[in-house]
Amino acid sequence: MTKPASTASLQDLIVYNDEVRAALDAGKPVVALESTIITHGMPFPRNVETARQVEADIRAEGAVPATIALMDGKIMVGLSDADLDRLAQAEDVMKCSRADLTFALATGRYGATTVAATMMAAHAAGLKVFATGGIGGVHKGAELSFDISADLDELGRTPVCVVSAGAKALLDIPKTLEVLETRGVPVIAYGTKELPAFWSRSSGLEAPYSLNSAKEIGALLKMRERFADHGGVLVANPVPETDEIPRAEMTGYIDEAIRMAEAQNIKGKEVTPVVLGAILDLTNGRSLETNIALVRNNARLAARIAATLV
Ligand code: PSU
Ligand code: MN
Repeated sequence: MTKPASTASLQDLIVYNDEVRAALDAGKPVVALESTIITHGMPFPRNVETARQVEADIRAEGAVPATIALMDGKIMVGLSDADLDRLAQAEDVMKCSRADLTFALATGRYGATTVAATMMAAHAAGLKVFATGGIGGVHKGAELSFDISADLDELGRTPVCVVSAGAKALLDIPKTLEVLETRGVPVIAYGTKELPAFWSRSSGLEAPYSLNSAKEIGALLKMRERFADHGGVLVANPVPETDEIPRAEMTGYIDEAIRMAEAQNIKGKEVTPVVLGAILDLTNGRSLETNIALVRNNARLAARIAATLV
């Protein structure tokens, strides 16, 4: 047996695109982006349009985007236009969390990375800040199903700052917060005392911590780095007011979408994509517009946080 790989020895598995390579060499800020939101979170062609828009938003803030996916046995860090198109339209892309990442690499299959797998890849690639929509968490009814996203364990172990709009509101948010606390993950609401709930600015829950600037978040990340084996940090950034769907309205759609998924006996990794799809239909596409707005908002904040670390 070979010795277990340290992060450094994974370099032969990583393919940086020219833009990301140049940024890392020059010490410019880089923001990691996931790809499951493209393949399993949004319909074509809005998925690829959004992916490009989010990359442009990061560049407009003076940082460089690194969209992460698995292709031909390699971890792609920064995708070409052609790669992005291929990913957005391919039908057989695996949704890869921690359990799936090495399987996709070893078999050479296409893999879209979730928050968990993107954190692993970002860390291996030397990236510290990652923007997404909403993290996975403890599903409603998890006391029976045991469905708890691997995103939470990853946040507990991998030192990457994840900028989100909170946990997706289809989850059990109080239980998700409890698990994050147990795993030692600081949860920071940005510019508000309340934890945002993805499509809605309000969750009715106070956030564990609140900070009001990218600089303060950067200072927290630098402090975490001084402690060995510290894990990630979760930033919860509320969707802009003009784009939100208020909580009172969202609750009905979420409950109905979960009922639909249960009636179809959807389980495991299918749950999140199926419920998101049902919510898209129930809101006549409005949830997608909100999702796009919040991802863009998170990307801009992530770029500003990354800029404080270089
Ligand atoms: N955020 C979105 N849309 C998504 C996801 C997040 O706006 O599709 C994805 C992320 O990749 C997250 C995953 O890691 O859903 C969670 O899936 P699960 O609950 O199966 O762990
Ligand atoms: Mn799950």
